[in-house]
Amino acid sequence: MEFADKKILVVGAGISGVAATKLLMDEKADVILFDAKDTLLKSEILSQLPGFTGEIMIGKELPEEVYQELDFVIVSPGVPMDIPMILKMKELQIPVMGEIELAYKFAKGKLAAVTGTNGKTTTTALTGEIMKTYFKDVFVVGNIGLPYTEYVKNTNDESVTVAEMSSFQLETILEFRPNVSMILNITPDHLNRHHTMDAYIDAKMNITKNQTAEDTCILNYDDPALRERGKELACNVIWFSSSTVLSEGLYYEDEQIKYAKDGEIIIVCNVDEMKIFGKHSYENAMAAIGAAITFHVPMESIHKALTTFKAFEHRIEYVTTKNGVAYYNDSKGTNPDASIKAVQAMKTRTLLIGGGYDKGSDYDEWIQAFEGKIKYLVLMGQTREKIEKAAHKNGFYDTVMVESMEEAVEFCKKNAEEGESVLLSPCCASWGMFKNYEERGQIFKDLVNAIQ
Ligand code: UMA
Repeated sequence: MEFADKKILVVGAGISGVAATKLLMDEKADVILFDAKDTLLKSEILSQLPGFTGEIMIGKELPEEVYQELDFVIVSPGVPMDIPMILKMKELQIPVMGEIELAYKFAKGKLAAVTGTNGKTTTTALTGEIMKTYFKDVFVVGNIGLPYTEYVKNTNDESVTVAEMSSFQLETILEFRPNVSMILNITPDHLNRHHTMDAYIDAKMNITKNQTAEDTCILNYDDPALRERGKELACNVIWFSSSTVLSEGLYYEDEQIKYAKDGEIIIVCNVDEMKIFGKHSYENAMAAIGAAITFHVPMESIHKALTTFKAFEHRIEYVTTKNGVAYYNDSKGTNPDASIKAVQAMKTRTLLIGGGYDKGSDYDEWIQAFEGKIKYLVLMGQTREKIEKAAHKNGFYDTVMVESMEEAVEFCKKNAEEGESVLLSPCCASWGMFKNYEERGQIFKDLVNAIQ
């Protein structure tokens, strides 16, 4: 696709929009960078785009005359595909593609793409680490916080790219075709954007849309939706399971991760050699191993990376112990499934901090997972009333409402007793109160570390 002198609208001036604009500037396109947030400052955006000669537009609506002059549109992941502006573009038959698709047009070398409701950041990073033990140029990009458009021009025929893909990003792909895709699990999330579970599953399954018999998809055998959808795929499938011994594929048995292939069983790793814990971590590891095997990474290299890889910040991360109370930061727990895993990982009685931006989730299963372990549920943000209602409905009444993270930590400090734990696992996105989950987790950690 030729970009020179084309009039291209980039929607969203976040990290994806800025990176896409830079790539398009490099291609000599005529770019309009638009953002609907009217408090944004043009000067701030411009400071990230040295040499930019296009236009920056900020405001709720795109001026009418702009529609007439566009060749195509690049959308940032956070832009819903059913807002009036995008619907109008489609009506006018202006091609609309996501930032990922733009990057893909410049992609070289091998590509592994990871999606799933939970575990995708860890799996992306782990896959990247495994690939780095064997390949010289490895790029880790995507939803992990590193826009694909920013790095894609550094790829070459020998390089490997590992891309974390959210359902938002997968919704707008056209030709994106990874050599290996990984789908870790699919549980309800982002239903405010995708509206139905089927639409959310469809968006996730899009990762396999262009894959052929030359490609491979790594799938979780334990996930009912994936087991069903896996049957319809045109590409090869490698299954993994943390609960069933598979005759072909990767599985967890007797504290070991094993790989069964053509009647042979290879022990890949003892899980006690790894620094990540819990069945969900073994599942992430198996997906990464599946991708590495597909790219012919030797077993010794895989083993080496598996045994040195450390857990992530903001993921059931131990912060510190103050006055005999252990504090854990799971700010990345932004949906029920993730927060259920965090609650399940707690070994002691726990004061749980939750609530945040409303993504249309249902909180019943999260509350049911408390199983007598939660002492108080400390709630903040837009969802706090909704969660309290769900708690009461499920027979849990020890809820406390707070206005801020400061108040939440203060309450926990006063009410936690020696031997108990405090867990931040909001079950909701951070938007509205914080810039992102990293900021929310960092603020929590700073407050906890300041406790006397
Ligand atoms: N905007 C509009 N119009 C809209 C919606 C948004 O103009 O209708 C503007 C906003 O005002 C804002 C900009 O778009 O200025 C933000 O764009 P964005 O939301 O796409 O955010 P980016 O900064 O580009 O970051 C995105 C991903 N964010 C989202 O999907 C919400 C980042 O994932 C990702 O790391 C980054 O691209 C690089 O690929 C974050 C995330 O929260 C971590 N992802 C969700 C998740 O993991 O659950 C999907």
